[in-house]
Amino acid sequence: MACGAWQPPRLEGLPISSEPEPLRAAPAAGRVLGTRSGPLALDRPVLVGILNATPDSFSDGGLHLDPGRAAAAAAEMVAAGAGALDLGAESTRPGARPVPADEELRRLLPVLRAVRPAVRVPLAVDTTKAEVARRALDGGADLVNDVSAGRFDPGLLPLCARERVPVVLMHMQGTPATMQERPCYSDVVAEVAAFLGARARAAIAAGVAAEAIVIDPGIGFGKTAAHNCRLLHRLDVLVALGYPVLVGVSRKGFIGELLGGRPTGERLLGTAAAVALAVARGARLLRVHDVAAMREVVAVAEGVAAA
Ligand code: HH2
Repeated sequence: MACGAWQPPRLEGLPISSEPEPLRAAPAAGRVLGTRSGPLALDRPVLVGILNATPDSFSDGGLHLDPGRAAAAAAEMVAAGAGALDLGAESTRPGARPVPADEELRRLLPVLRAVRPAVRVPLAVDTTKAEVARRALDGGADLVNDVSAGRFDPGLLPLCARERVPVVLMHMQGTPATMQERPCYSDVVAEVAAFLGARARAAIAAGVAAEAIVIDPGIGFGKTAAHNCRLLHRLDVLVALGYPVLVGVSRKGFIGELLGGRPTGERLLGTAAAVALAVARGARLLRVHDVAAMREVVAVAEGVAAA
């Protein structure tokens, strides 16, 4: 794919090679993520319900800023089959500007305080900031979901190591403010695999246990629709790195594009197709808005994949 004048940002100490990582054994059946709320078994795909305490998220912005409403939505998602929830207070939609830590905490903590006693499943905090992650872990969160894979805040991976919590390491080209300007790769699958392998090694070097690492291709984060499709098509390459793979396709722009410009609220069936394909190719965690519908999708996809 032609890259024009765009150059990928140089990331200190991060070799982005066009060669994939050497393949490791596929994840053992019965893999479990240890969390403070108990083990999260990954032998079957887990639905991670999305709860954004933001005014501006691309899909559920403004819906869950109120703690009472957020707690009710959390309980509903768990009753519908969510095995974990992901709480975020900073939108990472294309073009989003960073939110200062105090504002992120002002949105997040009241929602976390309401949601924590309402559900027993593990709660992830979706943040790139060590200070926000620390306060959320103190407030009952169980794992950290970092869309920057520990690059935006050097304190984040050491915090996960100290607190002995699992961490999701996601690939992104650029930053949310700029990432969709001109996404460019010579081989998107190999480059994302090399990045995730390198970030997993950085997490281990910071003291995070290998068993506590989850990787994520970062669907929609500095990628065209073609890049997203290619990554889903070759998800097996990421699965072969040996870490559980989380995929977040829910209602995303590439689905709207593939459907000829569908708005966010009309992407349920497109999301279902992408979730089914991700499960068939080995995704172990599916980050979704529509938990009840995706539970059926996952059950059928899993049945077929396992046959
Ligand atoms: N996608 C979004 C946010 N966080 N985290 C991971 N690990 N993987 C993803 O694909 C991912 C993520 C974006 O979706 P959403 O939270 O619904 O919207 P917004 O960023 O506008 O709040």
